[in-house]
Amino acid sequence: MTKKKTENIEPDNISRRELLSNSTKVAALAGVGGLATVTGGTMLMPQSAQAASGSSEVAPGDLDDYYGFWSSGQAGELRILGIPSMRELMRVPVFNICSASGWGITNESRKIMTEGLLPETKEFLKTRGGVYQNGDLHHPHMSFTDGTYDGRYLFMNDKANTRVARVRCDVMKCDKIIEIPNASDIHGLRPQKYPRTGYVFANGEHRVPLPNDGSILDEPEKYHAIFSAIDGDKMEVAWQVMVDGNLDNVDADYQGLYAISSCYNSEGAVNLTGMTSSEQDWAVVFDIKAIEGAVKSGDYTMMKGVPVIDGRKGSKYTRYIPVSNSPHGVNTAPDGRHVMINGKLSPTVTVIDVTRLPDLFKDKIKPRDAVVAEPELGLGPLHTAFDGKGNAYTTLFLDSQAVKWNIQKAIDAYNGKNVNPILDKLDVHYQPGHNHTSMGETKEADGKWLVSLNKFSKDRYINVGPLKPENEQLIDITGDQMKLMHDGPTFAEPHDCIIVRTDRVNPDSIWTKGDRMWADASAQAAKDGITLGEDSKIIRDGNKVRIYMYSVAPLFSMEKFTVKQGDEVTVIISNNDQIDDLTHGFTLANYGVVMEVGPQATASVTFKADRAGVHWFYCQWFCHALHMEMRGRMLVEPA
Ligand code: CUK
Ligand code: CUA
Repeated sequence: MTKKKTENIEPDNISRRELLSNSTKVAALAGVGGLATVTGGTMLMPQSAQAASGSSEVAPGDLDDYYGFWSSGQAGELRILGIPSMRELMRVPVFNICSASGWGITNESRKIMTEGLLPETKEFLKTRGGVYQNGDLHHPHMSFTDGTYDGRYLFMNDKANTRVARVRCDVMKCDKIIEIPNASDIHGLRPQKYPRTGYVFANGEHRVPLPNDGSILDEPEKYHAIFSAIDGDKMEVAWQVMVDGNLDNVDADYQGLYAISSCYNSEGAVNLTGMTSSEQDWAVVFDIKAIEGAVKSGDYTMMKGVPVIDGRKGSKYTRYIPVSNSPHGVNTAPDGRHVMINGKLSPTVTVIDVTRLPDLFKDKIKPRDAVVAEPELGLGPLHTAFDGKGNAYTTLFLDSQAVKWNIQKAIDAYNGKNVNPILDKLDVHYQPGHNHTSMGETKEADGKWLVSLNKFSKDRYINVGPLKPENEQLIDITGDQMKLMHDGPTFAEPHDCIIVRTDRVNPDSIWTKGDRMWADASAQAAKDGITLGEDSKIIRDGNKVRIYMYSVAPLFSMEKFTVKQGDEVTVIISNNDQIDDLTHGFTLANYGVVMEVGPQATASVTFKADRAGVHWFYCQWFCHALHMEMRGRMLVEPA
């Protein structure tokens, strides 16, 4: 594989632009099995038969085979892509404020963003707009039943503000966000695979003094990292485990017995020199049944309402398997047996065999005896994906490569056989972090597609200024060798993704009347004697005013309403349209107010009417030929 930039055609005297200006004819010809074609006397030769075969191309109007659920890092939202087209289909605001949908502005979203916060955080946010304005979403993962995706929920972490969120897959909206007490900065997150999710495991990455009340700074022995098991149905922390070192990534087994986290800083240091001074760190194994037993028997300390089990080195609830310094990704293979601990600073991946863990907990074997392979793959191994055929694909951050290797061969080599587990290497552009294969973290891994999430795009695109997009590449893994199919530029910063067969996810096309998303508005309407979607009314309750209206394209049911300066105004709008893809909005000019109102949905927003005068409101979601005319006036009478 060369590092040459991909051009679709040769020779160089035909530019891409010229080709595209001739486009349909030439592209159609080039698309037919990579035949050389002649246009205007010039020979056009597709650079690779694979690229020309168009097998990752999804033609206009055709549908993708997979949903890709993407994180967005510091952008704080979830994104939905189609695979293999790599088309971005939707953005789902979660930890961020969204100017299009009003996430963070509407009453419904603000309730979700605040109800799961700790009391001290609510207090802290009082002078900061009431909700966090940012988040850092790294790891989106779907709920499982019996080792594969069940299409109920997506769970994701916020590294910035120590939160975990859930997205409902029926409407693709966030319905719960909780702050994790005692921990600091949630990083690694994975749902339990078996028997079902169940628990969502979440690593508190940074160690903080416990209690973190400002009385402790330079006593590193009082700093602790916290592992959390969240009940994914209730979205409550079920229990936590205090560990040694810093937790990074985590995965669950396919038996429902263990979770395994990578753990760095065994030194217990608080600066870089200290954290990387030792040659060795750990994979920490959590014995789920034993920990549940400890919760039942009372072998814990209650901290901020959560039972916290002592799982530091020597505890019967955990085992610390030595691995090389600063391991990163943790990935359980679809064979249900092997868990990969990616070396990061070491060129190796350490393979743990979960069938040896019961003996490890009985102290019949030593921690390192749970290791069955440790292939040396290249520089900077960060994350590993699987094809379900016994092969693994690891990202090499420093080498800017994907490496394909065989798990059994790696085990044979570890046992002294003279075999090379490495099957193929492919250049990616550039510096990959996570990767993921189609259905790759389930027992139904199908070996079709690999996505490499690259941190840098450098020269792959036209220059857009000092801040460049990142680059996600689609790789065909059906053959012996990996084939690069597609470059996908992207804004900050997809850390991780999953690729889910479309038959596993079946979202609704319109909302169901009375959905719990707006339960508060429904309850208030009932108290006010209002039928949502039918009544168009102003309810005055002291200086609180509630405006109930509905929308039917291209009209709001109220052309104008009047309030008094200083009133606390709540606007509640129900969208009566029942047609697929007919979303309305409500934007109140010069009030910083916006909301999305989906078909059959109700949304509400509350603001103080402190600016006197006439203020137009309008629908910001294109809905009708007369969409621009969909508007009305709010009169605020001066006090
Ligand atoms: S990750 Cu979050 S800092 Cu490899 Cu999932 Cu790097
Ligand atoms: Cu309603 Cu645009």
